[in-house]
Amino acid sequence: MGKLIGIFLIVFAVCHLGYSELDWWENGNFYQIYPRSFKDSNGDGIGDLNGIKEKLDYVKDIGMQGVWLSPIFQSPMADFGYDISDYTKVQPEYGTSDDLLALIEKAHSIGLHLILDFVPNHTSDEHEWFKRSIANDSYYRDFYIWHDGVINATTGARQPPSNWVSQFRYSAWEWNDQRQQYYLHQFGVKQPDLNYRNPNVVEEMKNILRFWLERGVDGFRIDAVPFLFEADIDPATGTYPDEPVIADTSSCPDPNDWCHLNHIYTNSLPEIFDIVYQWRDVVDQWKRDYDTDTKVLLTEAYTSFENLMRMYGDGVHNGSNIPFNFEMMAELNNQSSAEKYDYYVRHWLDNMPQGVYANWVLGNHDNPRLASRFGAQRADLMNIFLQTLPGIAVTYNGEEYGLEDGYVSWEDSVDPQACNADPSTYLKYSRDPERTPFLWDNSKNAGFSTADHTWLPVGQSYENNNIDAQLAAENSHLKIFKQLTALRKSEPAFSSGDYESVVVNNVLLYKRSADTGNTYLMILNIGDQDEVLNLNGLFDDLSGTPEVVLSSLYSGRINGEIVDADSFATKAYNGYVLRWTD
Ligand SMILES: *[C@@H]1O[C@H](CO)[C@@H](O)[C@H](O)[C@H]1NC(C)=O
Ligand SMILES: *[C@@H]1O[C@H](CO)[C@@H](O)[C@H](O)[C@H]1NC(C)=O
Ligand SMILES: *[C@@H]1O[C@H](CO)[C@@H](O)[C@H](O)[C@H]1NC(C)=O
Ligand SMILES: *[C@@H]1O[C@H](CO)[C@@H](O)[C@H](O)[C@H]1NC(C)=O
Ligand SMILES: CC(=O)N[C@H]1CO[C@H](CO)[C@@H](O)[C@@H]1O
Ligand SMILES: [Ca+2]
Ligand SMILES: [Ca+2]
Repeated sequence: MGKLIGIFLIVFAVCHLGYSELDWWENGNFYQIYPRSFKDSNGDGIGDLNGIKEKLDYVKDIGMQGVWLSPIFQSPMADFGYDISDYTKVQPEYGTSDDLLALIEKAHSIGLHLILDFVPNHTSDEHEWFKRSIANDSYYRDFYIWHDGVINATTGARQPPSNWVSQFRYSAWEWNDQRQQYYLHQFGVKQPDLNYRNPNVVEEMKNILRFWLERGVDGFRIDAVPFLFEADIDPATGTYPDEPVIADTSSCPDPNDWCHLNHIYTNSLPEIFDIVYQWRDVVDQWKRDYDTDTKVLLTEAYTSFENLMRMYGDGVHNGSNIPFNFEMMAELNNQSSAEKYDYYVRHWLDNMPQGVYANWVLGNHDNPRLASRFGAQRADLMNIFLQTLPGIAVTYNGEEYGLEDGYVSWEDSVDPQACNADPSTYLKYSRDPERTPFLWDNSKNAGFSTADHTWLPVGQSYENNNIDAQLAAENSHLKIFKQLTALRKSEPAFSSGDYESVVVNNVLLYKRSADTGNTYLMILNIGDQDEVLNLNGLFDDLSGTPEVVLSSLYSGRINGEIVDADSFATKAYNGYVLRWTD
């Protein structure tokens, strides 16, 4: 009898957990801040940590729980901060370590959690470890991947140990005169790869995580996970195995391009998962030891879907809390059908392991902003979609108010991808347009900076379209976004409800409901045609009269308006959230 009661209680506890006892990150809203472009506090034209701190109340106000910052560590900036020369110091143009501590404190004081970008695959060649490794200091000698190279049988000349190609083109091996060996760099020449087969490297990197955990950081966004390991030396040949050329080279004919090879020895090796699981152990252990809030790992990995699922854990070990889901960002565009939207929701939900949370990423600093990629008319629809799916939503700064890409002239371009092109083609490669400054108000430089010259120009006219203006307006993209995040927090349907969907023509409809609370129906008219829909009979147990809770800015609907479920008129590109009151 005692046992039976025990089982009953456990079941009850698990069901209960669904909506009322969510941990801070579960079903959370995460916001990516691009520090250079968010807010400049000292008038040098570059966004910084004190600027972020000044605007943190705004981030809280729009409904976020977590904030992650693109890299801010000390760096010679050969790859915009993805080349770190000291993981424990802040890059001076962003501020000081004390500024970062003050930012963390401010975040915690208003209930926000702060995530730092961790770039573990490589350091800068200006990192102390690399300098000591070059000098053959015994402890650091094998911190990186060094090799003598091989002698070419025909020419008798020394050449790199394998045919591996870097992400940034050309050989992934670079000769170092001082050490008289080649080192591996899967990215730029100034980004030597760390050697994760060396236990001291593994431990040092864990210590960096602990260094920041001790200072209150709430988690890490881990960069470029698939690149952490490469095949080891083949004892039979004494060198590294060559990678095969792709089957059909017509898609990538240049042997100097990364895409020319099939990366079976340098990408997504099985060892990468174990390292992620070890890092999860570090942050979980920290929480247990110091009784802190949960610390989370967000992982960036452009890899197979199966690998992404394995990033969550393998059934024995836990892994990434949030293995970034880039499927929609990669696969959806302004021509995609409603079926495709639905497909990518189900693909993740139906395949993720038990007991984890889905996550959705629609934009970041490497892709045109949502309103530019999907059309300004769909700006609200995309946010409705992101905010009403089951799981974690990740928003790239600016997309909450429908910001479009800015215009950056050839003369003003700074992205290396643009500068390597020419004035007639640079716009095809440039990522500057999605990185232009945030529009705060109608003062100089949209309130981003008081400088006469900012690192990237303000990209659009901002006199009437900025955060202040959108907050003052009766309705705006930003107000719709705030309604969405509030709804998501308050209604059980959005934290524990499942996802039931139907596609009619080019309209995606999905229902979310939980054991308690109201039932919601999202209607996204993705296509370019207006559609009148009969909502009755599309879903079980949906009858009666719904009301419009919110909708796209130019839908012509009024919040609270009762609708006729027999014939609900939708406009092309518009999204609607309807409520059936409990
Ligand atoms: C040896 O060098 C020649 C000339 O650079 C090159 O074409 C050839 O591929 C090299 N051989 C090997 C095995 O790499
Ligand atoms: C450094 O050590 C490596 C391997 O132990 C050796 O091949 C190389 O010659 C050494 N370099 C110098 C400059 O001593
Ligand atoms: C993995 O996470 C689950 C859920 O939080 C927990 O119950 C379990 O103990 C964790 N496993 C390990 C190996 O940490
Ligand atoms: C879709 O996007 C492409 C490329 O950005 C653009 O050329 C085209 O005009 C857009 N089409 C629509 C219907 O928005
Ligand atoms: C999207 C993203 O963060 N990409 C980065 C991945 O890592 C490389 C090397 O660290 C960077 O160059 C990319 O910008
Ligand atoms: Ca500044
Ligand atoms: Ca590596």
